[in-house]
Amino acid sequence: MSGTRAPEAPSPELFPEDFVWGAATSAHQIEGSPLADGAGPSIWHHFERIPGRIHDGETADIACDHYRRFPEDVALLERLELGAYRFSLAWGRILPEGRGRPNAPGIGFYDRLVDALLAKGIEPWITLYHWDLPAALQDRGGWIHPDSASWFADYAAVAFRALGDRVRSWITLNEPWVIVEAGHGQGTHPPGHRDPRESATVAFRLLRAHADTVRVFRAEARGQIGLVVNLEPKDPASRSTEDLDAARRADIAMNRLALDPVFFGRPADGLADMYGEYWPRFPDADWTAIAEPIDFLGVNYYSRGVTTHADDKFPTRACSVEPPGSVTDLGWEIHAPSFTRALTDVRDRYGDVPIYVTENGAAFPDPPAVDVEPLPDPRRVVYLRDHLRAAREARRRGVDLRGYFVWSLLDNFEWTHGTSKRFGIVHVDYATQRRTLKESALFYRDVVRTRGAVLDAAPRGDP
Ligand code: IFM
Repeated sequence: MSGTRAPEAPSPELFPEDFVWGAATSAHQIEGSPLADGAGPSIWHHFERIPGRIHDGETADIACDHYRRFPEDVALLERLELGAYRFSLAWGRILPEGRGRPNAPGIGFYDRLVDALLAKGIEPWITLYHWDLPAALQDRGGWIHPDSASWFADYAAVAFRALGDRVRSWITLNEPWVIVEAGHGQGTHPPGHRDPRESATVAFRLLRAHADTVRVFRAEARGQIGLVVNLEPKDPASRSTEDLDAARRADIAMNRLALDPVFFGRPADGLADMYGEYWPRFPDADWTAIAEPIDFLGVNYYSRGVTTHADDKFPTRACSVEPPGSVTDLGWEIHAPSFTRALTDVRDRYGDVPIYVTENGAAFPDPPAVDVEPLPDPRRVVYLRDHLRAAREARRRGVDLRGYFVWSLLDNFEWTHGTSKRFGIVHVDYATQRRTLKESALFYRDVVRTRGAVLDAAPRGDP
């Protein structure tokens, strides 16, 4: 037989037609005008005013000025041909005191935003809590307070009533582990507490707040609701038993903190031992109540953690070491295979839950002001290409992955780093508030247009 041709490499699967493609932001990171139209201050608003807490003493008082410029930002989403936009509600705009009297002008802002999105055919995905607790509630004790779950569920009910006629997709909490660890364990985020007993209790209260809100949603609204966690697969820094054990503990304390309770109705195995005398005892029935079924899980992925034993770290006795691979501007290792693993690990441990990647992206230095569009950002293009390939690989391995939201639509206020770290696929010049597309934005648009076919071509700037 003649003409023996080398078999063609099978072309990787395209993402399905109904795959959700979006971009994500959060209220405090982009909106600015934190007290406008009767809004109550958040814990971040106060924290930013404590000297030394935020890089260069910045505040988010202006951020991306999205509160006033949202039509321009909706137009960007349309230009990028994205079908969905994930944003969060500032609790204090809706309820300035955190409870009680709703604030019509604050609700009006989100009303207009939702309508503007829908008018362009962009589906709103709302996160109810992305870290900006009303300061009035912190004054009462914040998440540690036994009533915090009902405060949150009541606030959520106001949001469902106001926007639930048009918004189908809801997220209760963004990244409970960060709230627990940074806010109450390390004290680097507000309320700035370093208290082991408090951090364990806050984890429980947050999850109760999540589950109670899911129940309110079932009674009051229609659509889908889920929880967003940030996952970071842990690898041992060496093959020593100590490091292997440290990686296992770090995995439990971070990656299973919320998911074991939500899917199994009990605390993550081993966590109580790690906390020892600081572990608060809650009745089994309270843990069971946390396992209220959700419609989807949101996964935020940025990096893996290369982990070593560290006696002085509570509760894990583990810490991350400098990683072997190249890193982003935040020092986070770029490791796309761990993205696939984060997704397959969830499926293997918790079963076939529908998953959306609710954040993925990278901070790289871009200049403060630009005069070309698109702004070349080759490292971000390569990061996105490799991570979208990794997401596709997870689907190939059977993960029920239904959507992907890039973090972030815009450069924004990166918490304690202020505006010094840029995650946007759209550049923001903070002096003029001018938006400029980066090459990564156009690359992402091409991925969306081709349902991923473009991922197999070398992008411009591929080193
Ligand atoms: O900016 C944050 C976001 O608010 C939560 N997830 C991680 C992002 C990058 O640090």
